[in-house]
Amino acid sequence: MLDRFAVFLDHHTRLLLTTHENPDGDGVGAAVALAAHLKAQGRQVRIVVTPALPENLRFLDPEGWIEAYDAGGAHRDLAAWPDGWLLIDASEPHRMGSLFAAFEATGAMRACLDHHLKDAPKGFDAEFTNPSASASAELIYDLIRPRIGGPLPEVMAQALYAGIVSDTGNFRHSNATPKIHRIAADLVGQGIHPSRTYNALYQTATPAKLKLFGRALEGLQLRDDGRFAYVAVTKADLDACGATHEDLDELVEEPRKLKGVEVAALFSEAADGRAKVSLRSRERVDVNVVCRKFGGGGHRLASGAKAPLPLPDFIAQVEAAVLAQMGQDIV
Ligand SMILES: [Mn+2]
Repeated sequence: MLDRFAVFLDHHTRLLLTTHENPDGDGVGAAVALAAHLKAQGRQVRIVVTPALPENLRFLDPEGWIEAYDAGGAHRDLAAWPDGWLLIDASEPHRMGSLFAAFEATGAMRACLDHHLKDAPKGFDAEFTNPSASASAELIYDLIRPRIGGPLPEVMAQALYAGIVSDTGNFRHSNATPKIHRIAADLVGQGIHPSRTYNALYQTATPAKLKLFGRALEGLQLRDDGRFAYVAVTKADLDACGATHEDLDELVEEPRKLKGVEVAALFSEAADGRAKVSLRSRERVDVNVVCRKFGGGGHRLASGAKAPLPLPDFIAQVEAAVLAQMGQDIV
């Protein structure tokens, strides 16, 4: 797969790198590391994200390569620029959000690079996927590392390390494989700081965010002898705390901390008015199956979905589906 990917990269002269909307540490880390590799070869490469690069990921882009997508302005003619368009860390074109229209309009060869467990990608001319990889950053590392003797440039090593940390939940999740630890050891051995990376990625809360967590946890709900635990946040909760939707990030990890919990959920009212759920499974329950029933998806252990329903109705439906799935998966 990586040989095919290398050929794809070699055969295009203007490469546009994008990731899913609301970019995360893995999508951004993998894109920056790949861009650094290509730029070092004198290649033309751009990274465009939507809606913007999150504040806590700015340290991954010290050269200011990443462009925030501006459909009506600077990027009006973006579709015409590349001859190769690579979507990183997703394998469904719609996950590009507002970039999707330009993706549809481009005459470039369209490809995706991803590690998520999904059906065969549709809507691409080429796909480079490996569901056994822990992160997109792992795939980029595997591509780059054999081609560079000696230490990696710092921007590359930092970006790859942050991607790995992001997608393994700081080496807590079941995808924290021996291989990903060996890659991390290589990067730390080259001078990347685990504590500085962790602080930059995660120790970024505002008082509004902590107040929102407190308010949400006050309403903690437990079902099935505590095997299913969830919290719910309404728009009114956000307003009462002066919080934003971005402050919901990581909240689902709180009910997951409970002893005996198998599935944790965060319900919220999304910015588009739809009801939203994020589901996390400790190990045994396949929450991807649950989210697919509502038109969503993700991984077996981490998935999400949205529905045009009032929040209480959506909670009731998802709860029933989670309990049914737990009945199947827990023996
Ligand atoms: Mn990823």
